[in-house]
Amino acid sequence: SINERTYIMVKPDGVQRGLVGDIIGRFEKRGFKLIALKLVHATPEHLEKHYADLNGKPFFPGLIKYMASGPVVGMVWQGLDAVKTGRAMLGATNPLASSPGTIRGDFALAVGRNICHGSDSVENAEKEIKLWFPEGVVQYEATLASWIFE
Ligand code: YYY
Ligand code: MG
Repeated sequence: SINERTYIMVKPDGVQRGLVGDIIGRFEKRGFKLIALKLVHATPEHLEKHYADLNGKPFFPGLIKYMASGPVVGMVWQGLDAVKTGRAMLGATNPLASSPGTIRGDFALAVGRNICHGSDSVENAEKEIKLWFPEGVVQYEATLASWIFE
C-alpha cells in the first residue's frame, strides 16, 4: 500500500565499514520517507526477540553474537510497497546470490556478514517497528510526495 512501512537496519559490519550513508541515500533517492532513525548497541536479549523466528537454527548463536558485536542503525521507511521494494533493494539473503546493484550485491560476500536487514512482510515490519521504536515514529508532511506518488 502507499503508506506501507518497513524496518531497515544497518548491521554492525555495515556501520563499521562506513556504509550507513550509502544505504540511507538509496532509500532517500528511491523516494521513501524516513520516519524513524536510531543508532543503538543492542543487547543479545533484544536481538533474540528480533530474530525469534530463527531460534533453533544452527547459525542462530553466531547471528546473535555478530548482531550484538557493535552498534546498528535502525530505521523506518515509508512509501508505496516499502516492504517488498525494500527487500528487492537489499538483494538475496546470501550475498553470493544477490544481484549487483542491490545493497548486498554491491557490498557483501558472506551470508553471515550481509550488512543490512529488511522486514520480509508487512506483519513482521509492524512487529519490528514496535520492538525497535516503542516510543513511536515521527509524523511529518513530505513536501515532495506528489512528485513521487500519483
Ligand atoms: O531476512 P534475511 O536477512 O534476508 O534472512 P533470514 O532468513 O531472515 O535470516 C536472518 C539472517 O540470518 C540473515 O540476514 C543472515 C543470517 N543467516 C545466516 O547467517 N546463515 C544462514 N544460512 C541464513 C541466515
Ligand atoms: Mg529475515
